[in-house]
Amino acid sequence: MGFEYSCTSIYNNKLSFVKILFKNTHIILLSSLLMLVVWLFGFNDVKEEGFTDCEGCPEMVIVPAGEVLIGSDQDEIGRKKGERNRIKAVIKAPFAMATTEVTLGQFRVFMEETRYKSKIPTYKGEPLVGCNYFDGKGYGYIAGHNWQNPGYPQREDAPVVCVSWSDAAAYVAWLSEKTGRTYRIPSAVEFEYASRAGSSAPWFWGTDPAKACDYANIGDRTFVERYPKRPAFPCNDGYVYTAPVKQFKSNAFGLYDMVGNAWEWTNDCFISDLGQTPADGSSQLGSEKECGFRTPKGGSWISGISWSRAAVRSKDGADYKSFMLGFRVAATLNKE
Ligand SMILES: [Ca+2]
Ligand SMILES: [Ca+2]
Repeated sequence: MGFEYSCTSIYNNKLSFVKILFKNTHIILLSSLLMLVVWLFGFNDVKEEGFTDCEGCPEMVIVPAGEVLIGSDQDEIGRKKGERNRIKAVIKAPFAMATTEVTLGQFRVFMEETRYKSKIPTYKGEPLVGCNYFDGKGYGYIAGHNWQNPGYPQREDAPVVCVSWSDAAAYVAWLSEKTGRTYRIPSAVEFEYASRAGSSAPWFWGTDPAKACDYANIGDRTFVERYPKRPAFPCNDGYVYTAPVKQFKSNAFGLYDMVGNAWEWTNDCFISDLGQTPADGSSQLGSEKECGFRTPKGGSWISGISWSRAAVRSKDGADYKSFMLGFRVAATLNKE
């Protein structure tokens, strides 16, 4: 009985082992198949979260399709006239946007590869040599100032400034040719949509100006030590001029410095009436003459509350260069 029991027991144990192994083999096979499916289909998803097309190319994230009410409420703090006649714009397809402003280092690659010569703007027939600068009392072009020397020290990972809209257009044309992907300057609607990242408040972080220094390099208390009597946010971000990119928290789309640091060119020709803005997210375009002014957005390290909000638009000549004005790139995603 004892022996029989043992033999039966061993037999039953072996049977159980085979059953478990058989059962587990199924599980292992099924798991492997599932992993293969996840890898095959999930791989593209991982790729779609973002990309960098080459060493020295801007890091891109995918901005989802969606809607945005551009402009500001009538009771918004610091509201300007050009933010009235709000329209709802619809971004029908996802697009890519650089996580940061184009840096000095990234722009340097372009300049070294192309030997590009920037156009010198004129004012009343006189050439404006150099780059526009504010010395604390007034603005003016300073000969000898340029993208490599805006009048203050910059690290290679700080946003390039003293670049015109035409320079930005040349950069995206070069980047497109280099990578085979269509890079472009974002439209004003795309910029505002991407900056808001779902927020209808003055800034993507909300309505509190005192929180600005967690999210942006703007005109703060550090800045006021250098430029007294300028309007400033009631906090301390630690930077008088530009900060290296990504020093502050990103917004919900993973974009940095959409408020402050450098002002950023958008592709839109400036129009006074916001209500005339294309509602499909494309750029407001016109003839070269009509496009004499383009539409920077986002404010900069010099901006107080009113000039830093998501809704605000500036107006600058296409060849204007300023020590507070740079750009970032967008890219059109290929349709499936
Ligand atoms: Ca600052
Ligand atoms: Ca910026």
